[in-house]
Amino acid sequence: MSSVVVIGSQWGDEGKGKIVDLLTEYSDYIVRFQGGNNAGHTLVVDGRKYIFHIIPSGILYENKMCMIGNGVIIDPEVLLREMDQLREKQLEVTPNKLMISENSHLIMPYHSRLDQAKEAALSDAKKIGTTGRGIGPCYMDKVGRTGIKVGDLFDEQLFKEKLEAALDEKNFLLTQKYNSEPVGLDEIYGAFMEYAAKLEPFVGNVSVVLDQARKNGKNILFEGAQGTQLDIDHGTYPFVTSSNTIAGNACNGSGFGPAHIDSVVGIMKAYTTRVGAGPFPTELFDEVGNQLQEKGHEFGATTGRRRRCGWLDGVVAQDAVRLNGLTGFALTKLDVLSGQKKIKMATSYKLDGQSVHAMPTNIKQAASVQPVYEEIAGWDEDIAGVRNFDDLPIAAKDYIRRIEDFTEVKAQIVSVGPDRNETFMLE
Ligand code: 2SA
Ligand code: GDP
Ligand code: MG
Repeated sequence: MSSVVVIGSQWGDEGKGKIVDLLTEYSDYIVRFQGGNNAGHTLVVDGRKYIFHIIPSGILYENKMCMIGNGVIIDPEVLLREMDQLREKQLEVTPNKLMISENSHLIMPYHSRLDQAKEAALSDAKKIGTTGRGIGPCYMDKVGRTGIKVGDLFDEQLFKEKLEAALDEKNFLLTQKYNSEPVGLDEIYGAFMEYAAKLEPFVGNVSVVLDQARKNGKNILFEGAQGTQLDIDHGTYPFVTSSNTIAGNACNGSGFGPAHIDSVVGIMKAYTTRVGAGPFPTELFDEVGNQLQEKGHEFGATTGRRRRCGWLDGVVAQDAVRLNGLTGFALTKLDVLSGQKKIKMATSYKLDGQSVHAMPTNIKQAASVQPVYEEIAGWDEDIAGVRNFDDLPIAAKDYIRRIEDFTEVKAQIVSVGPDRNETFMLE
């Protein structure tokens, strides 16, 4: 039996959905523990594409339990829509396949309105480039102790009291600060009572169920969203999301004891992408950057925004190893590098003539570091059909081995295409 945490090692979109889907075969429970429907996790199975925003990526399998932990924030309208979309594809989502924590906080209609209004009011230099899904405002209410939890939906009196109190403040902000329309209580109340009726059979105590599963020897897989450099504490603040994205939060965000975690797999793209604003030391503004963007189809899986692209950043990789305690990594999108004559990896940064070996915590410094690159030979072959390490071109093997040497962590999985089967295991 094992408990494995999967997290993003960079700025998200490393291919977590694909790898979680793959590892689900060996798991009984799949648990989301942070973020909300800002996430976009893509799976391709037998040529059919699915994008999940809130439901764990294990949902495509029979007899697996998907859990949405207390650390996740839920927009019930989006969750119910995602469930309906699965039903349209003949995949029934029933309470014996999905459980939602009663302690998860609700993303309310005013959260997304405030998220978008706040972004619109910022100067270009200050914009975060959020997904506009209400993530920041919802987590602000949670930490400010005024949030509304999923469990509150089933106590109509309590829900109404909390909603009234929230609207008092939110409508003041919307109308007075952002010169926008207020949101109406009756409208929200009515819609949320309908959501409540639909969601009630799925709601329970995720922590208690996971603990029992562990005692029964079940395998538990934790599915991170976004990536290490977007972590609210350890990322490139303020250009981050509003939750802890690192592995430690798998425990906080689900109510699972840290001593029971066995391994942590970091998903790492063979190059780097970032969507939204903020420092990105290895970003490329040249033809190579465009090639990676086009060949890797690098568009946001939630918003459709074009992702910024650059070389692999070893400093970011080492940060991920340290912050998450990585026991292994999955290297994804290696196929996208085929055809590059030379491949580069940043091994340190230069800042005012000094060598830097971790992302600076000062945002101005993070934005002004210069990457120091190591050059590695590229390869021409299309590797999408490769299914074991030995069949890779020598240069691709060398690249993987160099990343392992540099990070002192082994590659356990290599992904060479979006489909579930375009993957192989190492070791
Ligand atoms: P937010 O909405 O408050 O979490 O935005 C804050 C920052 O976090 C970034 N962020 C993401 N970065 C990569 N991928 C994410 N999911 C989507 C995807 C993104 C999309 O899978 O492609 O479709 O645009 C994600 N979610 C949040 C965000 O860009 C801000 O920089
Ligand atoms: P996540 O948020 O980490 O789950 O990643 P996204 O789904 O947002 O973005 C990853 C994208 O890369 C998706 O479109 C995947 O289908 C695709 N993908 C995943 N692994 C590979 C791979 O090895 N090669 C290629 N070419 N595409 C991949
Ligand atoms: Mg994504």
